[in-house]
Amino acid sequence: MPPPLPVALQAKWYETSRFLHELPCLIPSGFFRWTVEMNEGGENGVDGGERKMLEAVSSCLDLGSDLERTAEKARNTFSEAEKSLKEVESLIGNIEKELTIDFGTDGEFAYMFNQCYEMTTNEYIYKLCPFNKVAQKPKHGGSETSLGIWGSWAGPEHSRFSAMKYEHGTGCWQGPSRSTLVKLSCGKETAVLSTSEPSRCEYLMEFSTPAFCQEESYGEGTDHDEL
Ligand code: MAN
Repeated sequence: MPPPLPVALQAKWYETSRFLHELPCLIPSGFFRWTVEMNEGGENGVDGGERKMLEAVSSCLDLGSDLERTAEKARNTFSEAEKSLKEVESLIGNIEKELTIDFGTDGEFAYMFNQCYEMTTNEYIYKLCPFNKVAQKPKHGGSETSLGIWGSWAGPEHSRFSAMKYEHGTGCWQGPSRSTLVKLSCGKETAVLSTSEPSRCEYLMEFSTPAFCQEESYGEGTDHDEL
């Protein structure tokens, strides 16, 4: 047995033409014929037609809500798939980006990719995320200011891996966009040792890493590719 027609729709039953347009689901074939029979059938016809029509509308509503449920499920599945696709695309983007980065002669700087190192001064918390970005955040609340995004290795020719350049940070008022030069040194710990702003909106960081010891051990000025 189909479930009973909702009371609100039963009330609308008498306003057949409006009711047909407002019906929120598919109308089974034959529905219109019953409507006509019912209208033309006199008192007996009305009873029979009414019952048939109520049944038709009930099953129509069932069908409609089934379709709605199926559509809703399909929409959910689709948006989940779309979300996964975006995640995978962003992963691929990250990997592609990672593949283009020069992590040193033997990839010795790769371990710091996806890491961030902080140093707090009187006023700011400075954050260096190697091969990604440098940022500055007021110690006592406030938003982060970009001091540059990864640009390139910036050491002199004979010691390319001794400095990193981060560029195109937040614009400086009446000045250039902020940028940071990170000078590397050999140390047991990976840590930001100091930060300064030698010239307005141009920052300098000293950064120690064991990876640089390896670079140094090659000896400056030698050609690493030669055996
Ligand atoms: C902020 C900070 C400073 C910088 C000034 C320039 O206060 O980013 O480091 O010198 O802006 O206006």
